[in-house]
Amino acid sequence: MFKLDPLLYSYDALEPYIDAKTMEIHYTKHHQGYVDNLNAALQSHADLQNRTLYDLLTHLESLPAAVKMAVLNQGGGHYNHTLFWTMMCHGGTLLGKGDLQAAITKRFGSFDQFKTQFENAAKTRFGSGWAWLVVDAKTGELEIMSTPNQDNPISVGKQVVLGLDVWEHAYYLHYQNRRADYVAAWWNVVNWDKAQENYEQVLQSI
Ligand code: MN3
Repeated sequence: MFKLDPLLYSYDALEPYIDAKTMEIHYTKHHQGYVDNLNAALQSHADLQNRTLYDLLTHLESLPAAVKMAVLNQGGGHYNHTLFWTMMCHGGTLLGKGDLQAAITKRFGSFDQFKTQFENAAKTRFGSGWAWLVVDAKTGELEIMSTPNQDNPISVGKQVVLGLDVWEHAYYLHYQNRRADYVAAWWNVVNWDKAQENYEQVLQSI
């Protein structure tokens, strides 16, 4: 059965950019809900319970119709949030001098241009979804994309470096309708060490 990973920081660790109440509800209610719903959907599919979430999400087409949507939505929710918590940290970290910084600058012209494009992806995703910095598994190129609902880039051949939850549940208590303010503030809590680590892992895997 799938389980919620422990959160590596306290609910108030990302204040004032992400408030403690939002973190607590997001983690204990929303994320836990995805885990519970995924387990419920897989209850009568013992064969699927033994597969990793990554494996399930990259082989959606092979799943029985009865569980496919649950894996996409609930499994995707579990997968995305598990990544999301690790991509943030208290105080944030600066982007180091490593390969990721060089690759971002090369791909997007400058770090500021990357941020602008990423913010646009986050702000223009209609309804609920995510903004992502990914690597295309075929070309090895960095790309910015967004996905609706809990869809994940791995289901369409992309590997995740960084992701931002833009569901209203991620920001509404503190920012209400001001998604753009939340997106801009989020840079203060990005864990670039983790993003760099993700990028290196992705490059090794393709
Ligand atoms: Mn969320």
